[in-house]
Amino acid sequence: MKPLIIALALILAAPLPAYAHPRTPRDLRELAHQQGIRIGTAVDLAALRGEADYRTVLNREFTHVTAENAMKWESVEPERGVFIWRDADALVENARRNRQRVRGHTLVWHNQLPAWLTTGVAEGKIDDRELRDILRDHITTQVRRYKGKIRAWDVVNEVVEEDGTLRQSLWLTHLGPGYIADAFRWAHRADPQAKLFINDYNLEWNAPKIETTLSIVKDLQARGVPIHGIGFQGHLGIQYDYPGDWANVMRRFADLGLEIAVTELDVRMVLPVTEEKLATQADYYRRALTDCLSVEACRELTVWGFTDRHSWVPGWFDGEGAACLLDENLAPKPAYRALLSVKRPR
Ligand code: 9MR
Repeated sequence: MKPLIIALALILAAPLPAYAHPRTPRDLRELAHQQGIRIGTAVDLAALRGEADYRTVLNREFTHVTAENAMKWESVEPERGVFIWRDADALVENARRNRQRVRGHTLVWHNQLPAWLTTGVAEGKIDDRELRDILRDHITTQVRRYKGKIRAWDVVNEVVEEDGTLRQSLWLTHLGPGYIADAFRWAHRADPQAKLFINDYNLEWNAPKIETTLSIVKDLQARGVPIHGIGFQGHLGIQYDYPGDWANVMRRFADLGLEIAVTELDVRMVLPVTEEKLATQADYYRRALTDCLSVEACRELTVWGFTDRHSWVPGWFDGEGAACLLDENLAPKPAYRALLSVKRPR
């Protein structure tokens, strides 16, 4: 071969830096590959089973998945000692078949606890020592079951209140603040390879929450507790300003050596939908991805549902909705196209 041809072949074979990719990706999966991050979604298990069009889009577009509800305590152990893994297993198996990684959500939370547990504690049938054992067994059983199959776990979810105090959950009031370190240690023992995250909402902008969460992380690290990542849920609404300092907040956690993930992004609006609102929403999604890409440690952006057909928003916020990337018929909204056009900031 002539030297010129060899040189040309070498140039063409060399991988392009992410920002130099010449064409707009055709879908989110290609965007994820081009940018070197994982793009995920929360999955509704009933929809995954029952709706072929939902399944097609899920498996085509996403490289990462989180169970929206199927791995929560009330789902996996509705009665004491009775485990129902059907939905969680189905999600993990679907992910394997479609080359998707999985985020486990969530091991310790104050919501969606089974009634046997909350009433048992309230009625004094479960004392604090037993409660601690129950929590340890829950974490150990669940993490072990998916050992090697779940890349990252949201170990503790929403442990800080808006004013920066620790949340007065059943866990804090009965076990004291040490339950957080215990949870990470137990999870690590059950799967030493899994990345262990602390996850919360309003962490994009709320200063007291940010400061307390930073000190929780520093304290865990100082005591040698295995913590690897911070999850920013990212439940945004266009009626509020975009959290303009978000990338800086991400950097503060990255400076502690943590991996960053946007774990539950959605952008709701007051209905009815208008073109103008959709454009604003698209801009919020674009900025969220841009913020993530501007921080080297941010390696995952997960949306909390990808279609307005299945979204928690209308059920929780009166008169609000349309928070997702695709509409109810799975047609891409401007927000979807906005994500595809994002380039990594230099
Ligand atoms: O999307 C979930 C919804 O279907 C449940 O009814 C709700 C119950 O609390 O939880 C929703 O998911 C939450 C997630 O697990 C943690 N962060 C906030 C999410 C939205 O409420």
